[in-house]
Amino acid sequence: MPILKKKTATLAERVETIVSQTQVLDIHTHIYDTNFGGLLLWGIDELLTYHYLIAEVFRVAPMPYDEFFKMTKAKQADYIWKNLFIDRSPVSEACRGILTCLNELGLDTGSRKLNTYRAFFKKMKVEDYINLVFKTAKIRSVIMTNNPFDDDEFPVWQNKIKRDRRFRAALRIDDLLVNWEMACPKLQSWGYDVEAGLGEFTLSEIRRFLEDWTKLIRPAYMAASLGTPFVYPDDSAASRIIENCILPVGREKNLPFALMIGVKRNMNPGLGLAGDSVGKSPIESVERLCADFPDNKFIATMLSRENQHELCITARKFPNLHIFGCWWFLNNPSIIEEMTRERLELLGLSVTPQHSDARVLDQLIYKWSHSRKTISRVLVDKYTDLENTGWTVSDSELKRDVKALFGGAFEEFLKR
Ligand code: HDL
Ligand code: ZN
Repeated sequence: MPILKKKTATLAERVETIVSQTQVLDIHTHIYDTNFGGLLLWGIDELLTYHYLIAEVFRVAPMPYDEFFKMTKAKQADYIWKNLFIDRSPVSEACRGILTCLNELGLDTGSRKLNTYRAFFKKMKVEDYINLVFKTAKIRSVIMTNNPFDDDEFPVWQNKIKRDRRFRAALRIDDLLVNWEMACPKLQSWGYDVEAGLGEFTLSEIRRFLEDWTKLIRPAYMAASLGTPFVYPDDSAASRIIENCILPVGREKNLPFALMIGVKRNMNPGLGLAGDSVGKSPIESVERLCADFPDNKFIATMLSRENQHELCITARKFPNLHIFGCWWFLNNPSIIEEMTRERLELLGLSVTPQHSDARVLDQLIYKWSHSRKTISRVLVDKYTDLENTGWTVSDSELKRDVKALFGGAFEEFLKR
């Protein structure tokens, strides 16, 4: 009886296995630990009414916007399920993602029985479900989006909460920068002696606010979605607050400033969260910040596909810049592939190719399942190119490299 030789796994099989098994640090999400109660969204009706699908359902089954938003969440979900899944095949990334979630949770998408899926989630306890989703998606931890100016979130932080170590915080301060008129009175009500005019004492009080919240939530970074075009420097309140408040606190606390650039807010206000669009933004603003503040760390993601190559080149010029993710409208296999190829070719492994941006807990499953497949395809090519030069890569080196891409390089950047 011939001794069956253990078939050596091909390079592609080794890469695919390691990518599929490596635990991820997801560095930008909108999910919350159980301290935040209803702010944590999960389950089939939340998946179906994710704003990506709301935008898509109005394309095929338009109705007056307020009529739709007046419906209960379950009725909205029924409407979306019928129009995007039953009356036409759910081929879009956001639709397919829901089927990936259901399938990986062991539910039968072939039945197409929405109420069966609802029954599954109805029986689920949130703590158990967080564990199930993290295990299924192979997530070691996530970074939340924590906005002190959010009226639902602010009160949670006023009590002493026992944090879930898997959920790190990020201090989200869009309102300080793009909505100073609203932020100023809020800061006053919280006891910060600020005035609209942004004089020296006001700037010191904004620094105190940032220091207080850094102490309270222990964020991995400070972040802001800066819209488009994001111009720095200019004579706006945003430039003044970035230069005199955010960056000094960033240096003092060794906290990166996450620049999220390219949103055209409320392009269609009737769509609510789904109404934001995208625009190219001048890369010069990112260059200037990195060049003028070498002692600050910046992490950046840009929303326009047209900004990606120049963002990679900017990262090559500035070691204090770490780029991340295929954000929002870029989070589709075709663009993830293109962006991951150019990033590896230009930046090697000193990049974080993906974040989920999950707004609904369950999305961690599909967003990472889909991205792992695309990133794996690119990595197989890259390591094959290496082996074609006679260079060989061991499994432990593959594991080291993939861990770096899935959050390790980001953690190294934070520690620097
Ligand atoms: O500003 C952001 O962090 C964006 O990700 C928005 O939340 C956006 O609505 C979104 O969910 N994109 O995926
Ligand atoms: Zn986001």
